[in-house]
Order: sequence, then C-alpha cells, then structure tokens
Amino acid sequence: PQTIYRKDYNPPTYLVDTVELGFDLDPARTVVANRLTLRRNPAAGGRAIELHGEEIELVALRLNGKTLAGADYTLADNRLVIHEAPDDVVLEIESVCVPEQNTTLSGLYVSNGNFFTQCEAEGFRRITYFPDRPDVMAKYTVMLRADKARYPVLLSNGNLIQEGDLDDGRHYALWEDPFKKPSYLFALVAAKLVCQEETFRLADGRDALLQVWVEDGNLDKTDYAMQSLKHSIRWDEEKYGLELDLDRFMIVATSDFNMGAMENKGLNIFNTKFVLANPRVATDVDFQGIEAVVAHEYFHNWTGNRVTCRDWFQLSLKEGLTVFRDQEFTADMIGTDTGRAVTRIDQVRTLRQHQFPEDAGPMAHPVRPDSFVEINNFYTVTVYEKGAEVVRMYQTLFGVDGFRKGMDLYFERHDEQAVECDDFRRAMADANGRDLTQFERWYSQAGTPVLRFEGRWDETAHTYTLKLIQSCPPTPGQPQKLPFHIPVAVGLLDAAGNDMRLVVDSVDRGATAVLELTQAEQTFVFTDVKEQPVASVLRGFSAPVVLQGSYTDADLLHLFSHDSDPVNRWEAGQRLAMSRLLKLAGEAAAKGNSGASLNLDETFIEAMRKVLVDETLDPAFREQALLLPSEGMVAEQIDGVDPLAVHIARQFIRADIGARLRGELLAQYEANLTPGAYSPDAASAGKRALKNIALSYLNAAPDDESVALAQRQFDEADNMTDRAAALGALIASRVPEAADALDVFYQEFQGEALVVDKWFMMQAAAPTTDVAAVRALMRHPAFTLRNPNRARSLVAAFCMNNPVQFHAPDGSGYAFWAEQVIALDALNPQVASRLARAMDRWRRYAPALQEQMKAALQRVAGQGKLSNDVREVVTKALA
Ligand code: B3K
Ligand code: ZN
Repeated sequence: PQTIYRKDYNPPTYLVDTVELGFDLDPARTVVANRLTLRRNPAAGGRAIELHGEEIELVALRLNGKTLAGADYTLADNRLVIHEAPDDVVLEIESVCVPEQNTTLSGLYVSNGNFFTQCEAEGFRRITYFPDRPDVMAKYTVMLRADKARYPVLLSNGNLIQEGDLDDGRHYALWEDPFKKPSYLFALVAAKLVCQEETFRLADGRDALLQVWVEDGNLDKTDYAMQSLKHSIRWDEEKYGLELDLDRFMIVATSDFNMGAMENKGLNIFNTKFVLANPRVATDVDFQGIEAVVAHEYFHNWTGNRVTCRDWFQLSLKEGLTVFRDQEFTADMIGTDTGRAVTRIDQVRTLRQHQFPEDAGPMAHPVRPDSFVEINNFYTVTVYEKGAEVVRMYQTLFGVDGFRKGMDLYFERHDEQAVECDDFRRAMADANGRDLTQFERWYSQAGTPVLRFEGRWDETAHTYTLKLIQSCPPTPGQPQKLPFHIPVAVGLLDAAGNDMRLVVDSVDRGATAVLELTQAEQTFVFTDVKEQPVASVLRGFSAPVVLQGSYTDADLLHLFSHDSDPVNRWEAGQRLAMSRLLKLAGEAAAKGNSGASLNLDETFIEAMRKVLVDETLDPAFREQALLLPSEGMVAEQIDGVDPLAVHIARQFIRADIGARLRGELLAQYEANLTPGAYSPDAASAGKRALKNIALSYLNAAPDDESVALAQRQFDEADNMTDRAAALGALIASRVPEAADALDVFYQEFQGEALVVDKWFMMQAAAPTTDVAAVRALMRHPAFTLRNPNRARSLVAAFCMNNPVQFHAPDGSGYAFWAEQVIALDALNPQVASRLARAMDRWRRYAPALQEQMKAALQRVAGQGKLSNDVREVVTKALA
C-alpha cells in the first residue's frame, strides 16, 4: 500500500461545474449515467483529466459528444486518466455497479432490501468515475429510477424537482441540490420506508420540511430525533446566526452503517442507533447520543458542507469544529452550570480513555496528519475529540464573543470554499487581533503534552509563585516537540475552600485566571495572597494535557470538597481513586493476583461517602464523582501491566464501597427513584444514574437484599435505562438469577435489533464471559458478522471492553482477535480495521502477554490478502 503525504497536495487539473447523474437502480446491476461539465483549472496546469473509480465497470465514455478510443485514456489502478483534453469538456460516463454484493457499506449498497449510499471519504468513486476529492465542488442534479413497489421512496440531496411513473411498474424522482458540494456529500436512498414529518418555521420566516425516515414499525421511535433536529436548527440560528439553507432536511435511518451517521447535504443518513428511541428500548445514554449526533450532522451543514476541506488531511477542520459545536449544544440544552460541567466531565473521560492512549500509541498522529495510507483510519478520537479541544482553546483564549467573531469571519471569507485548518486559525487570529503562529503546533505535533506545576507561597511577600513546565513525549516520526501555546485556567482556594481573588501583574483576574503558557517553562506570580492556598490548575480542563503536580491527599480532599470548578472537583476525586487503584493493583499482582488481604483506607471511603450524600450537589455530578477510573485508564498508568491485577483492585474497591457505604447507598437508591412517566431530561437522567450506580455498588458486594433489589428493578421498571442497569447489576453480581434475567430480556426484545445489540454487549463485556462463551454467542441465530452494530456489540465489545478475558494468559483472546479481524476484513475493511486497533497498546503489557499479542499481530500482518485499512493498523503496531 502507498502512503499519501500532505506535502504532495496538488490542485485538481480540471474543475467540475455540474454533475447530472442518472441511476437505474437494481441490486444486481445498477447502471449509472454521469454527465459532467468540466473546466481546465488554470491554477493547476496540465491537460489530463484524472478520475477515480473503484469496483465499477466502465461501459461508455464520451468527451464533447465523441466516444473515446482506447488510446485516449488509461484505466488502471482505480484511476481513469484522459490524456489530453480541451479547456471545456462535457464528459459522459456510463458505468455499472453491483450494490447487493457490496458488503463494505461504502458506495452504493443494499441494507434490508433498501438502497443507501455512503461516500465519505472515498465512496463516490465506487458509484461513478469522478475526481473524488473534496476540493472539487460542483452542482448536482440526480435522476433516480427504480421499481415502485419495492422502492416507493426515492431521495437524494437538495430539492425534489419532479417525480412520476414509468412503464414496467417503475417510477422516477428528480432531485437538484442548489449548492456546490464535494462528491463525498452525495447521497441517495431508494427504499420502502415511512416518515415522520413536519414543517418548521426558520428564523427568516421561511418554512422548511423536516423528515425522519425509518422502516415501517419504527415510527414510534422517531420523536426524539425530530425534536433534537428542531433544537439544533434553532440553536445554530441563535448561537451563530447560521440558518438552514434548504427547503427540506431529511434524516434516514439504516441498520447497516459503518459509523454513527453522515452529513450528506440535506439527506443525512444515520445508523438506527442514533435515530430510534423510546423509553422502552432506549437508555438515557442512547437519548443523549441521538441528540448529540443529530446536532452534529445538522451542524455540519455549515461547518463541513458550506465550508469544506481542501483535502483529507484537513479533516479536523470540519470534525473538530463540529464536535465542539455539538458539545456546546449539548451543554446549552441542559442549561444549568453543573449540567454543563457534567457534560465536560464526560468529554474529559472520553479523551483520557480513548484519545490519550491513541496519542501515546503506534497510531498517534497530529490533529492535522501529515500522511496516511487509508484515510478511513483517520476518523479518530484525535481528529474528532482532540480536534474539538483545540477549537475549544480558541474560545478559552478569546471568550465566547471573540470566538463568535472568528466564526463570522471564517464564513465571510470561505463560504462555498474548500479550505485548510490554517484558514480557520487565521480567521480566529485576525478577528481577535492576535498572533496564533505558535498555536499551529496543536495541529502539527502529535502526542499529549505533559504540564507540570510547582507552587510556592511566600509568607512574607504574600505572593504565590506558580511555575508551569511543559513537555511532550515523542511519537512516531516526531522525536522532538516544540512548546505549545497552552491556556491554563487557574484558581486558588483558601483554607475555608473559597476562591481567592487573583491578582497578576497588578491586574485583578477574578476567581479564575487563564494563564497563557508559551515557553517550555514559565512562572506566574499572584500577589496579595495572604495565606497558603491550594491551587486548582487546569480548571474546566482548559487544555488537552496530562497535568502533574505534587498533590497531597489533603490538597485533593480540599479540592474534592470545595473547588468551585466542578471539573477540578471531580478531578480531585479521580486522583484520589487512581492512587488507590494503582497501589492495590500493585499489591494484588505481588500476591499472585489474589484479592485477599487488600485494604482500602478510611480517608477514601469517607470522601466517597461525603460526596454520595451531599444533597447540595446534582445527582448527575455525584454519579460522576463516584465512578472510578476504568480498568483501561488504570492500565495506561502501569508499565508491563497485568490486566487481571487491575481488575481485582478495581473490583475490590467497588465491593468495599458497596459494603462499607451500604446504608448510604440504599438511602440514595430510594431517594433518587423517578416515579411517574419516563423523561430523558438531564435532571431525571442524573437521578437514574446516581440510583443505578448505587445499585451497582451494592451488587459489587451482593447479598440477598441487593440482589432482590436488582431483580425487582429488572422486573418492574418501565424503561430501558433501569432495566439494563438492573440486568447489568445482576450479571456483575454473578448470581444464578442473571442467566434467567438474560433469557427474559432476550425473549422480550428479540424483535428490537438495537436492544439485542445491548444483550450481546452486556454479555461480551462481562468478566465471566471467556472466549469459549463468546464463540457460543456467535453461534446464536441472532448473530451475524455482516451487520456492523452486531459485530461491534459482540466481537469488538469483547476485545475492547472485557480486559480480563481478552488478556487471558493462554492467549486465547488474541487468537480470537486475529481470526475475527481476518474474517471481518473480507467483508468490511472499515469495521475490521477498528477491531484491529484493540492491539494498539500491546507493548505496554506484561512480557508474557506482549509476546502473544505480537504473535497475533504477526499472524494478521502475514495474511496475503488484507485491506489497506487493516494492513496500515497492524503494520504500524508492529513497527
Ligand atoms: N463525517 C462522517 C464520518 C465519515 C466516516 C467515513 N469513514 C460522520 C461525522 O463525523 O459526522
Ligand atoms: Zn462529523
């Protein structure tokens, strides 16, 4: 496979003005007629027209009305090159594809008998020959023809111009998208579907038609997606002055989808997981996911579609920005300060759990990568979530108003253009009159910076001197790093726990000062500090860094009880927990992985008790504070890690909390019941979360009463959040009742694919489920490797969320992984490649495990036939 470099970018030789597509849709043989008008690009030079095409058969090729002879073009290696073309060209291309055989779910494919497309990043070339690169933006007209009985609904981007019947029971629909767009935003749907629709009044007084399309039988699960869409439209109008630019906006759900959803212009195609919800089948987390993903895809209409990426190295330009926007939307939808903080805590957790390990592993790459083999491997937590953190830092530096000025300037300059991350940074800099040259390093340097602080209070001068020191570990291809421009939000707490007023350089900075660290080492002096403070550094997680400081337990307990910044308050609790987890994991390992005679100090239990019963705190926040760092996060802190020792330590703490705080947990369980009709709002969800974590702690040290409590909740709850939590508690408590509950659950929900996914997933992630049990589940009639959701819910969930069994000392988990990566790769390289990443951190494990992981990687790498996707991942892992 070939590596593609950012530095090799060349503008396209020809630009496309218009695209007229005609589809005769047939699962076994779809004929695509493509009529393009092209114009030589004076900025490029060269007279060759370069088109991409993959897994399609060329039937006819005409240039300005003349059929091209074999000598006029070359067709090889998925490229169609027309050697010598005039300045203005009308190109007519006819080609054929076979949607029913397309298991990759990229390009045009069939799911449950319906046609869908997925073109980002490079799927359009699997539909027709085209300069399939995002800097080629054109206007599209699309004619769809298909059997009317089988495919009564025919959709594409933009506006419906015309529809009608044809002979032989076929019909047609003509769609026109008024906006220029890159090919990756093309979409079509031809299907038997039903929709919920309504007209919605936009800020400028226009009415837009909103539709949510689903399979028959699912209309009782579309309300929340529709409501989320309306909230998103309003929010973008109010927050950024950005309006829906089409008369119609459609969301279509399919159960076969490689990722969450896709922002095709006016025709968003979604994984059913992020559309379908009602209280019976969806959890609070599912509802949250729907709101966030609907918003995310809608927001792309401006950040991604109207202004798009020049090339795929700029992916974070649209993804980082759009994630930031959906995060802010989610926070605004909750509205309260603590609600906002809880969403921020969630974001920090995701970063630590997924992005930091990526940044420290073999696939580490800058937010704007310099090279890739397969672009689909770069839809990563780095490009998305770290990218969003980079965007957030502009807002931290310039404030909400300054950020808005930058956004306005960005749209003013670049509407309907394909641009670079640098253009966004320039708009922010220019709108705020700031030099952001150094800030570029956030885009160009991979790795998570380490920020160390040392504080010293001078009791005679009444100063507090804060020394900040930054460094960044080497990453593949980047042995040395230069200092980043880091906004560090800082507060100082007095002995009573109150914020001190901060004065730096004689300027009153209020309770929280955003310090700008630009050197490797810098000191900041706070004056008029009359007592020894406790520093609260990196408030709100103001930068995506690892913070190190010599905290004492007393400092952490002080912050955990008093910090006015809820993120750092939570953070102090996580640090207290992490130090215990590491200590106990070490002890467990030293004792040959027996949990016997481990001990948890009263200080920690007392801290947990205090937060659990503190009625002044939001239940949602208390739940976050009680949730221990995951086994994966603990493992990241240990060299030569033994996952079993980590599991034993964490389980021990959970059981100990369950036993020692039994009374408080029971009381909180009762106090946070949510009687009445289910509502997914944040306050109710927070209560359920606190109640259910109490239930799970109680069942970490199960007795008859706690098991009965879980059983009763499982039997009586009227919503999936509580039912799934109860089932989870039963499974974790390893009682015989769990097996019966699993059966009941399956019987009741076997008709609901998304719930069946949960059923597989809960079992896959249970520490009692070994490889043999997973193999048995794979033989269940409801299992198939062909459906990505299903494959992820069992195979990926086992490999990624069941550390104890996956890392079984006999290597059986790794052998299973290799086998499944190979099997999946033959069907769907994108899904296989995600699974392949389960081995990213193999070098961090105990030597005996490492050896077996390496062997499994080598087994996959040694396969003759492997996709570029998987090949890139395993090659980099072994490098
Ligand atoms: N832009 C799509 C992701 C496409 C992934 C292609 N492998 C969804 C999103 O980020 O909104
Ligand atoms: Zn996106």
